[in-house]
Amino acid sequence: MSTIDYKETIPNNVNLSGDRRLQRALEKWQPAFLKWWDELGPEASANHEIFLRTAIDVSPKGWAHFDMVKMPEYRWGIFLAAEEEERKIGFGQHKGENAWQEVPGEYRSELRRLIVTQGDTEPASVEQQRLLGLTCPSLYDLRSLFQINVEEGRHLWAMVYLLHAYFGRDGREEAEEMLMRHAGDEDKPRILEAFNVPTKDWLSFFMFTFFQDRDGKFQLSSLAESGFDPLSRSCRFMLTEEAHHMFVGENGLGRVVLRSAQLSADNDTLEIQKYGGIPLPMIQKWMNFHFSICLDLFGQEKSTNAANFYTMGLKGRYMENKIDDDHLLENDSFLIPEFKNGKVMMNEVSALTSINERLRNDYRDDCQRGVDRWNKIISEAGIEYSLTLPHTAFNRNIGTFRNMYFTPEGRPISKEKFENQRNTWMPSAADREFVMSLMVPVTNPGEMAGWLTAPSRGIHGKDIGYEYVRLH
Ligand code: BYC
Ligand code: FE
Ligand code: FE
Repeated sequence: MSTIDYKETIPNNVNLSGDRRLQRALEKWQPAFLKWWDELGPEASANHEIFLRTAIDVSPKGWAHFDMVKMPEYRWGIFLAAEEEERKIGFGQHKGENAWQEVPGEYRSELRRLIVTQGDTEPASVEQQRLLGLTCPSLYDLRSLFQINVEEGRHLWAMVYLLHAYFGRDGREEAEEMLMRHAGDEDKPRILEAFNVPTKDWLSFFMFTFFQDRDGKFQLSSLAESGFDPLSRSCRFMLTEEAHHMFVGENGLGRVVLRSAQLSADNDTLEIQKYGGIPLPMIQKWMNFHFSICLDLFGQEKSTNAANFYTMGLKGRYMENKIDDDHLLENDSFLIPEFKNGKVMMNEVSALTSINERLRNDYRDDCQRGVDRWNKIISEAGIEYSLTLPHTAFNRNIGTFRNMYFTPEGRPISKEKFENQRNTWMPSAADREFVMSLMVPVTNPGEMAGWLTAPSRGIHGKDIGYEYVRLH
C-alpha cells in the first residue's frame, strides 16, 4: 500500500525527502504556484471552508479524507499510482522491453512536449472557471466546483513534478511557463484552443466538465499507457480524480435537462424562459459548441506526431492492452473522414497516422452514452425532443474540416450561410445573456436555483441540506 506522507511541506509518495535537490527545486516553485492560485484561482474564495476530499492513499480503492478545508491550505502534492512490478512497454517499436524509469534521451523533446501540453490544460481550466463561485446554483454545486479546481491544481503539480524530476533545467523553465501562460491571454495564451474560452455560466461549466474533462480522460488514458513509467503512474492516479469531474458534468447536465423537461411538460411548450428554465434547444446549442471545440483537442485526423508518439512508445491508444492486434500497427489501416466530391466520405489510411482520429471516435462514443441518458430523462418527462451530438465536421478549427462550413447534420454549406445560421446553432449573445440572467447565487444550505433540480444524493453520506461550504 502506498500512503501519502502529509508531514512533508509537499505531501508525496515519491520519497521526495530522499532527493534534497529536487525537493528544494519544488519548494521554490510552490510559492509561485500559491501566488498564481491567489491571483487567478477561484475568485474571493480564500476564506471559505469547504467540505473537500483529500486523497490519503493512491490505490484504486484509495482512502480519502473529508474535512472542512480552506482552499489555499489544501495539501497539493505529488502522488503516483503504485508501481507495477516488471512493467513492460505495451506497443510501438519497444514493445516487450522494460518500461523506462528514466527519460530515453532520443525521445526527450517529444516526451517533454506531451507533458507540457498536458500540464498546461490543468491551470488553464482553473483560470477559465475562476468567476463561477460568485454565481453558484447551490452550496452542493459550489463544493463540486472547488473540489475540481483544487484537483486540477494538483494535476498541474503532477506534471511539474515530472518536469522537475526528469528534465533538468529546461524542465524547470517549462514549469515556470505553466504559470505565465493564461487562459485567453492575448500575448501568452494557453496551448490548446479550447482552454482559452471563458467559462462564465454554470451551464458552460457542466458542459466543460462533461465534454472537456472527458478529453482529459481519453488523453490521460493514452498517456497512462506510456513506456515512460513515471508518466504512466502519474496519469493513472489522475484518472481516479477525473472520474469525479465527469460525474459532476453528467449529473449537472442531467439535473438541468430534468428541470427543463419538467417545465416544458408543465407549460406545454419548449419556450420556458419566462418560467425560469433553460429551453432544451438552447441546451443543444451549448452542446454543439462545447462538443465541437473539444473534438479539436484530439488533433488532426492524419498526424505524424501521433504516429511517432506511438511508435516511440510514449503515447498509446485508449485501452491499448485490451485491443487485439500486434500493437505495432505498421500494416494496419483505419478509416478517417474527408471531404471529397461534395460530401464527407470515409477514407482508408494507415492506422499509425490516424491514432488521433481513433481516440476521437472513442471519445465520441463515450459522449453519446451521456446524451442517451439525458434523452431518456426527456422522454420520461413526456417531451418529444432529443439532444444530438453534432456531426464531426461541424464548427471545426483543427484538421481536415478547418475553414470549411457544415450544418450540425454534416451538410456542406457556404461560409455566408454558416455565418447567417451561427446563432441558431450555437449560443448567441442574447442566449448567453439570458443564461447569465439565471446565474443568481443560491447560498442557503439545501436550496437550489430554479433552473436545475436537486441532486439525488449528497456527498460522502451527508444530505443535500448540509452546509458544504461555509462562506466567509
Ligand atoms: N489547439 O499533428 P497534430 C485535460 C497543433 S485535457 C491548438 O494533429 P498532435 C483537462 C499541434 O500541437 C487533455 N493547437 O497534433 C481537461 C501541432 O502543432 P505543431 C490534455 C493544436 O501533436 C479539463 C499541429 O496542431 N492533454 O487534461 O498529434 C480540465 C498539428 O497537429 C490543437 C493532451 O492533450 C488544438 N486543439 O495532437 C483540465 C495530451 N490540436 O507540431 C484538464 C497531450 C493540435 O504544428 N497532447 N494542435 O507545432 C497531445 O497528445 C497532443 O499535443 C494533441 C495534438 C493530441 C493535443
Ligand atoms: Fe486534470
Ligand atoms: Fe479534470
